[in-house]
Amino acid sequence: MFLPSTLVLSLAALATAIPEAAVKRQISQLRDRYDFIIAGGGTSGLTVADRLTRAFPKKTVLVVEYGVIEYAPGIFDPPLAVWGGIGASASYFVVQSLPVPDIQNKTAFVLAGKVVGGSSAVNGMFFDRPSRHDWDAWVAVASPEFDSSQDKWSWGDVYPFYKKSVTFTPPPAAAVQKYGYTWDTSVYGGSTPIYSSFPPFLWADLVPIARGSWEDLGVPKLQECAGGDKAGLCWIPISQHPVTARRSHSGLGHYAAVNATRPNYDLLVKHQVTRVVYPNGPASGPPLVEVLSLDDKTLANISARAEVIISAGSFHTPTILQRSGIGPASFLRKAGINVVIDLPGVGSNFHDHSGPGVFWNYTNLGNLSPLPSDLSNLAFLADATAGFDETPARGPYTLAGSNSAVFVPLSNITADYQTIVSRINAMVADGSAASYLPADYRDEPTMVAGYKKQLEVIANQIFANPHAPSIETPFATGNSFRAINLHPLSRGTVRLNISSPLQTPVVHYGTGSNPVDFDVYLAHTKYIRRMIDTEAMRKYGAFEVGPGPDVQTDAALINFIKDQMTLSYMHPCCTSAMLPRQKGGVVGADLRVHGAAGLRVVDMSILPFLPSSHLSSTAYAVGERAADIIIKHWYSKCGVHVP
Ligand SMILES: Cc1cc2nc3c(=O)[nH]c(=O)nc-3n(C[C@H](O)[C@H](O)[C@H](O)COP(=O)(O)OP(=O)(O)OC[C@H]3O[C@@H](n4cnc5c(N)ncnc54)[C@H](O)[C@@H]3O)c2cc1C
Ligand SMILES: *[C@@H]1O[C@H](CO)[C@@H](O)[C@H](O)[C@H]1NC(C)=O
Ligand SMILES: *[C@@H]1O[C@H](CO)[C@@H](O)[C@H](O)[C@H]1NC(C)=O
Ligand SMILES: *[C@@H]1O[C@H](CO)[C@@H](O)[C@H](O)[C@H]1NC(C)=O
Ligand SMILES: *[C@@H]1O[C@H](CO)[C@@H](O)[C@H](O)[C@H]1NC(C)=O
Ligand SMILES: *[C@@H]1O[C@H](CO)[C@@H](O)[C@H](O)[C@H]1NC(C)=O
Ligand SMILES: CC(=O)N[C@H]1CO[C@H](CO)[C@@H](O)[C@@H]1O
Repeated sequence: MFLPSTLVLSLAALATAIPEAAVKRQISQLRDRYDFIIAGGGTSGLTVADRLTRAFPKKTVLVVEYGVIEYAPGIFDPPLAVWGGIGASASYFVVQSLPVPDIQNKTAFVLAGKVVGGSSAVNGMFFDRPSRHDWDAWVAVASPEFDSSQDKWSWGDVYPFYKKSVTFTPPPAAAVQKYGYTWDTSVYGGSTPIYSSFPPFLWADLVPIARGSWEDLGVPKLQECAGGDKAGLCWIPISQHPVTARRSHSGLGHYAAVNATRPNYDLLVKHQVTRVVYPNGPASGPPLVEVLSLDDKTLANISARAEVIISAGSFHTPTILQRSGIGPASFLRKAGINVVIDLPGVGSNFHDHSGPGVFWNYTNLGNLSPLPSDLSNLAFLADATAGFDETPARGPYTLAGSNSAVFVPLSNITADYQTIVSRINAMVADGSAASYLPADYRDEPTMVAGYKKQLEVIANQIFANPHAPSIETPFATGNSFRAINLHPLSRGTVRLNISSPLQTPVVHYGTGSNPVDFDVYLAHTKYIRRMIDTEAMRKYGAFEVGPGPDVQTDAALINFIKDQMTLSYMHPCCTSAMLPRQKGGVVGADLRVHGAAGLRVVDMSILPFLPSSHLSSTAYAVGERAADIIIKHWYSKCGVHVP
């Protein structure tokens, strides 16, 4: 890779500095009114703000963000600190779920970004994309109601926005030579300063062992996995700047990189959007936006001329809507909130990626080096930490979590996949599916209709589809492989804490409540343990430590799965689904909240169900797609020719 030195310098500067001076901290610094107000300066929200301020130089945009600008590598980077050193940081909301009855009453531990850039500023940086079958399945769930909408969301419709949303830089020749990276630049093409690249470090002696084991199991090596087809063994780029090897996130790429030339782009930090208010009812919008200063606790209303866009993420978007009286009427009444729009889907349909791990040890790694276990060696650790702070950064921490994974369809995992498909179709046909929904909405007809349609589509277009992945196993690699269930059927809820409605919501994980999820976890676990007994692993004396040779019956394996279950891979989702109202949806194909004038939702809460991917690439792409819809709407409304 060759970059002119001036570009390297300016990119390096960008990667470390957010212009503090531009940021507003008090309501008194704001203009009287804004054209657009965006609640939440996260991954999707700042993408929209960037595009709107560029498309409409004469219209003003305000982003209201709970957190502050905090590009502090010592706090949420090295990335391992995210998982280890959480207590100390102010950069994330920490959510501890209610006990999960079907998983031994364990509680899920989940983080969400609370900082300019949102979760893209604190995440694991794994930058894969969904499969084309995910998007096409979402369109199927919304069919036929959305078929006539002019806003299209099939894979073919959103793929150009994935391309536009990032800039990919191929790895240097030496790394390609050494590691065997493959890619295909035709799946990229953007020049947006959100960066995707291969990290300068990997556990180079171990990764080939893991890759070899998957190849032994018959998983095909794919040249590129970001073009819609990802059933196979993938190299995954990370959201990292190609020169500095530092994190790239939406606070840098969609605010800091553009602020200097956007006098119409205001960012208010340390303010919580409490609710939106419709003084004359929800048919006359846009609503007022009520914000609370986190410094002096004062409340203020800010008004928008054109639109309000909520982008507070899957946990907090539904809290803003519920506090606004937009949500399940029965719950709102219980909370003493005046019902403005009865929308049972707000904060319902909640789910996350989950799954157990399989563990092994080696008897004979010889002199392979370095190994992840070397991080317990103080000298190695000190060098790794020092390397991370250099510019460009170097060493193990630049890898973030991982840059490899396999994605495997259910039909490759178990010969019984048709039994699983039939079992789902049967629970849809006889109506028993509804009994697995959370108690507080299983009697709600629109939610049940939407859930049955989701199950039907997941069974027939995902689980029965030999090209649609069902499991993901990312690896770096240590001594475990995770069996991530990409398409769980169980659902939970996100509801205000009635006694403390401005605080973190009450989160109910329904993990395992639909019994078919256990059929899937079981199939996945049996499949993964097979890779320990491959030629590639045997060569190094690999032997299974967990479940372990004693655990053979299905019942014993299910106990192991519950014991080892990771309830959250930090992908909370789907709490304001883009589905018809009669299917429990919250927003339409144009992302407008059903029945609410001048109000849209743009973030990961709009997905109908989880994709076979980590979410950040989709948060950016949804932001891009939404901005396109909003810009075209206002161009045509103002009689401006759509470019
Ligand atoms: C620890 C962690 C690891 C992850 N690892 C990966 C990974 O490796 N790869 C990957 O692709 N994805 C990963 N994800 C998921 C991915 O980053 C998120 O799903 C995605 O970024 C969410 O985007 P969003 O726009 O929906 O919300 P966010 O980016 O979370 O943005 C929401 C914003 O709203 C703000 N906000 C919330 N409430 C209010 C309010 N009331 N008023 C004002 N502002 C408010 C928040 O502070 C935040 O800035 C991870 C997430 C986490 C938390
Ligand atoms: C989970 O908690 C509930 C309520 O306290 C209790 O009835 C149930 O027995 C517990 N289940 C397990 C597996 O501990
Ligand atoms: C799944 O199995 C088919 C048929 O054997 C094979 O062609 C394909 O490569 C396999 N895919 C994966 C991801 O294992
Ligand atoms: C915001 O506007 C609503 C409706 O007019 C009003 O009830 C509320 O008191 C206002 N809040 C503030 C802080 O002015
Ligand atoms: C596996 O390795 C870990 C650490 O490397 C060690 O603590 C553990 O005892 C080993 N387990 C077995 C069964 O060898
Ligand atoms: C709700 O808020 C109250 C008061 O802050 C707190 O004591 C309680 O634990 C919260 N409930 C849940 C389920 O988080
Ligand atoms: C228009 C605007 O807000 N510009 C700001 C961008 O950031 C610089 C600091 O780097 C501020 O000085 C500008 O006011």
